[in-house]
Amino acid sequence: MTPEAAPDDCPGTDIDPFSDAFLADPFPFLEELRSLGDVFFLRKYQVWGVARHSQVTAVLQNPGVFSNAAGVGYSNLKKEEPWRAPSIILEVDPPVHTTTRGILTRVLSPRALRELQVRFAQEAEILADRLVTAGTFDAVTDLAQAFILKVFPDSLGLPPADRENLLTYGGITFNSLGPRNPRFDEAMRRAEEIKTWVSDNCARQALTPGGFGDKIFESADAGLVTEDEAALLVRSLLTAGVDTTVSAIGFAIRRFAEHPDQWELLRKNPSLIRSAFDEVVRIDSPVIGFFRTTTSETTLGTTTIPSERKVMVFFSGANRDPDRWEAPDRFDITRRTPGHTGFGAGIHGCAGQMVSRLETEALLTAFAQRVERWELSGPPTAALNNTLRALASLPVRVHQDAAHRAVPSPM
Ligand code: OVM
Repeated sequence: MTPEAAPDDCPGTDIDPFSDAFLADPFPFLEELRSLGDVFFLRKYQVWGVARHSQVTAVLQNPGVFSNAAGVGYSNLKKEEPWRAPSIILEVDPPVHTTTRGILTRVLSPRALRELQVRFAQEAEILADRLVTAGTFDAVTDLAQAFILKVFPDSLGLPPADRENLLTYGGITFNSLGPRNPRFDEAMRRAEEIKTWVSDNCARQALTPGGFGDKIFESADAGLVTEDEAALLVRSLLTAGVDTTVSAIGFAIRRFAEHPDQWELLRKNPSLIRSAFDEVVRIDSPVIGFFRTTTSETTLGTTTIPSERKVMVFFSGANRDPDRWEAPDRFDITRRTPGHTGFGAGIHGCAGQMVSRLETEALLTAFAQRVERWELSGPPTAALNNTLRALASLPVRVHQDAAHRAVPSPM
C-alpha cells in the first residue's frame, strides 16, 4: 500500500513513530514533528498527530471532541476486535468515566496513600541496604523492577506468586496500542496465557483484605459498579502501575548517573526529591503518547480533522517543546515541572501518579542517604515497545557514602 498524500490543510510526514529508530531515540523526530506545525499527518498510518505543548494540552482538555471510547491506541476499538475487554476507566468517556474515575480517585486518596508511605520507606531501605552492600547491580532489574514488583502488588493485595507476569502484561498492553507490527505480534504470543493469570488475580477472592484491590470491590458492595466491573478496575491498576513506574525509576537512575551534580544537589536538599521525579517524567516521558478519536469534525490550528479519525497525542513531544520549557533537553531538578504531560492531562490524567511519586520518593530518599555517586558500569540497553519507553538494563556501580553504614535490617 503506497502511503496516501496528506490532506491539503495539513503538513504530511513519513516519520514512523513505531519504527525502531524512533523508539530508540524519539527526541530528534519529535523536534521535527513539532516544527511541521500545530497538527501533522502521519502518512504511513493515515492519522493526524500533535506534538507541541499547546496542541497536546488542547486535545487532552477537550474530551468531548477527542474521545477515548475508541481506545487510546492506533486500532479503533469500535471497528476492530480488541484483544482484551476494554478498560472501563481509560477506554471510555463521561459519564461512565466519571463514575469509575471517582472510584479510583477515592481508593487512591491522599489519606489512603499516607498509610503506604511507611511501608514504601521500609522496603526502600531494605532494598537500598542490600544493593549498596552488593556495590554493582542492574538498576532496572535489581532495583526498579524488584522494588515495584514488591510494593505495588503488595499495596493492591495481590498474592506473591509469579509477579513477573505483571511486567509481561504491561509489555503486551503497551505494545498493543501500536499498529500491528512485529512488536505487536510478538507481544500477543503470550496474551491468552497472561490474560488468564491477570483476571484470576483480579478476582475478589484473590485479593488480601485492606489493599487497594479490596477497596475497589467495596465500591461494588456500595452499588456503584458490578463485581465484574470492580475486577476490571483492579486490572487497570495492574496494567498502568507497573511498567510505567519501573521505566521512570530506570530513567531516573540513568539521569543521576549521567548528572552527578544533580544527585549531589538532591542529596544536599532532599526536599527536591519530588520535583526531581517529575523532572524525570517530563524529560524522559515513559509514555510516548496515546491516541484520541474525533467525535465530530473539528479544527485544530488551521487543520480540519473529519469525524471518527485517530489523532496521536505525543506527550513526549509536549514535554520537550522549547515554546513551553526553557532549555527543554536540560535535566534540572529545580525546574518548575507543573504542566508537563508525562502523566497525560485532563480528565484521563494518570490516576495513580501520587502512588508513583510516593514509591519513587521512598527509593530516592533511601539511596540518597547511602549513595554518594552512581557510575554506569556498562552500557544501558533499551527495551523497545510501541508505546512505552524503557530501559531493559542499566548496569551500575554505586559509591557508598562513608558516613552511612549499611546495617543489615532486623528480622
Ligand atoms: C487501563 C489503563 C489505564 C492507564 C494506562 C493504561 C495502557 C491502561 O485502565 O487499563 O495503559
